[in-house]
Amino acid sequence: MKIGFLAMSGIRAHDPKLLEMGLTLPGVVERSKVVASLPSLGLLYLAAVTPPEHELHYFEVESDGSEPPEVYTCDLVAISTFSAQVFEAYAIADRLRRTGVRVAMGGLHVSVRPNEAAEHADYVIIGEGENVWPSVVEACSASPSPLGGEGGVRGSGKGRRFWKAAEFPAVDVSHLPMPRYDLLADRPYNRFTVQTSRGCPWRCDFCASNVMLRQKYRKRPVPDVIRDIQAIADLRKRPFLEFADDNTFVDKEWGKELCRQLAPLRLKWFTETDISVADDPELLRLMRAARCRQVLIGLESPEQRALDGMEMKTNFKARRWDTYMDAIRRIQDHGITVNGCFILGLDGHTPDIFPEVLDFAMRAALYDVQITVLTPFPGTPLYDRLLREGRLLQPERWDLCTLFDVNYQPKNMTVEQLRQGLYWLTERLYSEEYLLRRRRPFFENLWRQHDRSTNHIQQIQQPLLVG
Ligand code: B12
Repeated sequence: MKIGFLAMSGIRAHDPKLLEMGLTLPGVVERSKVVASLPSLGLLYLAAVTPPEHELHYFEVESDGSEPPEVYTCDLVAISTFSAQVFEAYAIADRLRRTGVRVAMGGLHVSVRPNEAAEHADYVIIGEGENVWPSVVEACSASPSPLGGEGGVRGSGKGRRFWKAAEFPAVDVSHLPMPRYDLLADRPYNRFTVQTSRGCPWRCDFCASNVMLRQKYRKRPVPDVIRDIQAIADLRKRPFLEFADDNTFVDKEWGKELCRQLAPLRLKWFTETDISVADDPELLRLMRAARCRQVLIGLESPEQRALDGMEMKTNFKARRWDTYMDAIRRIQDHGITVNGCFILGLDGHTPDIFPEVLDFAMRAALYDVQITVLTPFPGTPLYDRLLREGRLLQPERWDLCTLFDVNYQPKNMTVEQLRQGLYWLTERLYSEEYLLRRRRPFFENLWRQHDRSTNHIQQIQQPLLVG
């Protein structure tokens, strides 16, 4: 069969005022450029486990959200879904199926809303795909074709529709194949994703990443990670790496080994982790030596009340709140920039939160700041709670799951106050003036350290400012 892997990249937001600001504010433009296009790692993993007799192609949707015409020449198309683009994905799936192309859908969204997806896909995969996918391909290949004539590989609509990862052997991350980066050919990605771990030990009520993983936090063997990175480096000159992890440095000793083995590759990278990364000075030194350029950390709120109970296992975030300021300083002192993420509109937030976030970001001299509104993603405890409390404005409007569009009733402010506060903060945080003021201490500190000289500073500025 000819199998297409159709990725839906790019960022999504609907709020018109925010979109308008995004086109002009330096900080937003900069970040959008960086993340605008990343390959779909999930689909590259599926390609890697596809039985070898099939012909594989990787596609990206066009910038207007339409599918490239070549996908219609495929017998089977695999689509990966996030909530924000799931309606676009369903529309593409419907069009494909009308011409007899069979469609398999998986990923975060359909894993928690499989019945909805079954209206649009021949095969709905729930959970991690690696061990299920070969059987889906086999089933598709063997099933008869009402539209396709001879050979029998096109169009069906019959057969087994739901494929649950839980009914197959659990994915063992110590034996993951190498994602098929080679299928990306020379597409113009500015970053490449690699996974070093899956999952996160914490359970934040709003978090949508963990919802379908049935296993605990898992780390990959370091040599396997290096193998994957080497493969990317063989395909692209000096690639910038983004670790598509939920929380990379949970295990500090493993993290140190990862950094030791990364260092000789001399590649720059970015990752997501939690604030405890600052606890270990040796780890920070090794991260710097391994050319870590930025860590993204979910701080969520500059004040403790709103954090209380958010992490449901050990109240991790509320417990660590009073270490935030010092931890950020320690990380940035090592020449690693911090991208501090804040969620606006938590139940503990009043309209005072907007100047508080601004004040915290300036005082902490956060190199980058990400502000998003509380977003009820399907499958999360937050979604269920807001639904129970009658606070979802438009339940099942998955297209609003962008992190920037308000779709719930905040507890201690109005929807309009939340929107206006978001605009107010966006205008300030990402303006040139505030951006320079926030970043100046980072560079001054590097100069003061007199270390690695201007070269190091230029190396940091280059990927972060240019994208
Ligand atoms: C990299 C990334 C991106 C890249 C995605 C590039 C791409 N084309 O895939 C970019 C920067 C474009 C991006 C954009 C957005 N993102 Co994003 N992103 C991530 C991140 C950091 C890693 C995703 C990843 O690579 N995971 C690793 C792979 C291996 O896992 P996976 O994709 O889940 O795939 C596995 C299974 O799901 C399954 N599977 C997946 N697809 C399929 C398909 C089939 C057929 C089968 C069988 C199986 C299968 O098998 C795979 C292997 O096990 C996650 C956080 C996280 N840790 O997950 C957020 C995350 C996915 N993003 C999120 C969000 C909100 C967004 C945006 C809406 C932000 C915005 N406002 O624009 C946009 C949406 C863009 C879009 N087009 O839909 C949310 C999504 C929540 C949700 N329910 O939708 C996450 C979880 C972050 C968060 N915690 O809130 N993102």
